Amino acid sequence: MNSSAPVVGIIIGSQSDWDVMRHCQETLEKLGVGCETRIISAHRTPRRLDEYASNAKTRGLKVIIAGAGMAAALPGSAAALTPLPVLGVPMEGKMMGGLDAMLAMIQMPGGVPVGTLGLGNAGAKNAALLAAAIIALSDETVAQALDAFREEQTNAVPETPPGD
Ligand code: RP5
Repeated sequence: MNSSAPVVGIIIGSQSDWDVMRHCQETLEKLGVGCETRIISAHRTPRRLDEYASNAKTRGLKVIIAGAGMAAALPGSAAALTPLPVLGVPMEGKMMGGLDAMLAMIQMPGGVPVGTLGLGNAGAKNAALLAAAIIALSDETVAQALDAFREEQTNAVPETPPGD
């Protein structure tokens, strides 16, 4: 967790998701977006999920990012319990490389949306960037941090490959 008050809540279905989802937290921290991370499983700790998602908005969170694998019910279940935007990051798994988790997150019934990102580290990083973009709509400091991130990213791409 970083020092400023959390506006993004990262929830992960298992400690085993942290190796990927730490990229999400690190990206938010780099942008100066206050965040917190909790291990919450839709299946193993359903009451913890209810408590967290039901109170998220009142606690000042603006966006929830949920990383989960296998049945990957976490983002959809969280979305059912909060009016906040929920972003889902599917974890790569033994079955179908995580495609199962991705499809589970995408196939939400109409009326309860989850914004699903891609698999792996890129998905975790992009979830943070998308959350920051949502926060930036009403936070000029985060908007400027995002602009700086984009500029740095662009400047880091060489025009030609090495040795060319
Ligand atoms: C999901 O089951 C978690 O999000 C994780 O990706 C997957 C496996 O969990 P562990 O058995 O490694 O705890 O709920």
